Amino acid sequence: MSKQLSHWQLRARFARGLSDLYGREVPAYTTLVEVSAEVNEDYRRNHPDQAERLGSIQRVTAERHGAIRVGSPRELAQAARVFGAAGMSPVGFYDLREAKPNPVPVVSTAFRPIDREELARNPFRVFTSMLVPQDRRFFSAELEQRLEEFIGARTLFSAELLELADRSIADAGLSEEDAEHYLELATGAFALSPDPVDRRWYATLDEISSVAADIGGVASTHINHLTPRVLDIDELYARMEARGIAMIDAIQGPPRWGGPDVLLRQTSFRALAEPRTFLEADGSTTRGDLRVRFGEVEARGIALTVAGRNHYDHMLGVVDDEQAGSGRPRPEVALEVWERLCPRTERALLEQDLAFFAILPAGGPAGPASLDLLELLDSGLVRAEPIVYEDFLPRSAAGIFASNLTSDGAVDETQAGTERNSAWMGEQIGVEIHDPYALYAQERQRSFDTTMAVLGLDPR
Ligand code: OOG
Ligand code: NI
Repeated sequence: MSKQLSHWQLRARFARGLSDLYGREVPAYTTLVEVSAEVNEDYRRNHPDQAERLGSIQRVTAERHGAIRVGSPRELAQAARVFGAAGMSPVGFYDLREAKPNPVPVVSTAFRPIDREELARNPFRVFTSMLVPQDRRFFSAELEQRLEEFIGARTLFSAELLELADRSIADAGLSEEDAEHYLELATGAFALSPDPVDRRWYATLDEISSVAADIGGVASTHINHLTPRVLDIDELYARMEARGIAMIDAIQGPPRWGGPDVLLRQTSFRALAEPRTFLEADGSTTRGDLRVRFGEVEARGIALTVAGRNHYDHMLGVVDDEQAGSGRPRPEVALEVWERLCPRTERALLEQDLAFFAILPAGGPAGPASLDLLELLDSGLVRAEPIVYEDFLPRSAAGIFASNLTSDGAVDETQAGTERNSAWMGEQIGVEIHDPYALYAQERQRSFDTTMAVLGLDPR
């Protein structure tokens, strides 16, 4: 019998295969990966005790997230099978239709591993967005019908790929031969198609939303960007600009400041013009280009609890208010607000239950066997290590979408939206959408229970 590849091995190879593909398709991505590796190496040299607190250097070096966009629940359900084959489950529900100032007619989730060990082996995640043609704020009934016909008639994932995916899900992996086949088909499903783009159809959708055109204006899907992780995103930004690569104006997410790094900071380089063939109204074909794909990079911080996230959102609002009309650059205002309102230490975040930490044995002298976490920490018996944020931020996601739009879009706010939520999405694809907060809380609890057992303390 040929060797079996497990889910994580498939996932690691899948991430690498897509990275190779995207590097061939978008050469600036390769530069981004190179510069990221240099920044990470320098960071590790200069901060040896900090560098691996939020993931081993092996993990961070291989770490990528991608983004894809599909057109219907049927296509999303198929994507769930393709990713499920590599141990990636849907986590979180993001409604980008509500994003300000640039609403996008999609709802999204992220496919990623959910267990600590699996994340440590390879955390590959794919932010996956689905068009909502039923939403009248964006699409007329006529356009909804044309979109559904167009999307219903195409095949993003071949029957062969889906069959291999199902086998991997059922058998917890694939034989070497099947694995190669699966990876070739799965990677190929996300390559940019050379097929001609119907100029008029694409333009009709582009007027409403460039994202709608990117999803429903072409007969295939493609990886929209692929994102390496860096340990110092400010340094990366400076080095990319120094190499002459135009970055978007800002780093999205929390500002750079003197306290703990939380959640996620992201930035990207602008979408590049890629040559495409167009089918014209008279039946002729022409050459042209489309700007849809780009490169993004991110730095990850500590996962926040619901309370922590509410505080984060509150601080965002304060930054918005104080910046409005002030003429001051956002990073400067944000820094001031954070210095004023954000707890300055990990210990404070833990005490106020604003962030997630794993509790590990610290080897300290056995003191009085208190079961109070803060007393245990003070006694040196246990230590708290931050749990890394594995998910996305809707506002940054909207910013990323907006950074490569070619049209301003048209939204009719007088129309009512169509109700969509996590439970609806889960039902459509037949797989539960995991709640990210529940996953972090579970990890915290598990680490605490294990440590108590190791120390011979009974939490009950
Ligand atoms: C997805 C944008 C979201 C992120 O990192 O927040 C995203 C897209 O452009 O399709 O990838
Ligand atoms: Ni992204």
